[in-house]
Amino acid sequence: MTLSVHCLYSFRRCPYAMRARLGLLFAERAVALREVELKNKPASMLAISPKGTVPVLALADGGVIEESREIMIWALEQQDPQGLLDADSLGQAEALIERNDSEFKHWLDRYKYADRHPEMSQQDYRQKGEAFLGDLEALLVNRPYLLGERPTLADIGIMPFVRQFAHVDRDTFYALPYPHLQAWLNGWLEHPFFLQAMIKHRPWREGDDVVVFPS
Ligand SMILES: N[C@@H](CCC(=O)N[C@@H](CS)C(=O)NCC(=O)O)C(=O)O
Repeated sequence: MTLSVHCLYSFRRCPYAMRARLGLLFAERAVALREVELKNKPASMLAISPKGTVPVLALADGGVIEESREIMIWALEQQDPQGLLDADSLGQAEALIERNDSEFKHWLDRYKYADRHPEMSQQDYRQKGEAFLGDLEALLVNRPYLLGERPTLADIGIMPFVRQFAHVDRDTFYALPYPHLQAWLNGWLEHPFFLQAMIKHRPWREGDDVVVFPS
């Protein structure tokens, strides 16, 4: 079936879906939002993306984008009024996101669910993750965003994961020696686009009215 609008299968608390929603917000692209329950994924989503992860963007022309990085880039390639795909920093942004998605995410999952990974202590996992945080801190010492004076793909691609790391234990995170990173995260947590990205929606059911995002 060909949809008349692009449709994003999303999950509010998923950091990958957050970055996709942020990409759409910065691109000022509206889609139909379908909030997914991970334990009860819609058949229409699994039919187009059997790997079963969110986010998935079902394009109006029948195309499917099932990786969050590609959804951000697709949206910003349509329209990028704030210049997030800045050509001079794009390679660096993609390299940082790659490191986030491989190394940092690996340690973040273990830090968050240390009880499921008894090989090392939670503190060890936190310290492993901090290698990436320390590098982000160094990037932010002289500038407000990771790669310069304005937000780029790197900021919106990485921010949801730093947020998740911080939320494992906020007191510990804010006691760590990363003042610029903490200020950067706080700025993003209050950013109007982030607040909009985090608005709660009821899980989508076949036949529901369209939820336009951003509304
Ligand atoms: N590489 C994917 C990863 C997406 C991903 O792993 N999403 C998680 C939620 S945060 C998921 O859908 N997991 C499937 C599940 O829990 O059933 C992307 O960047 O979009």
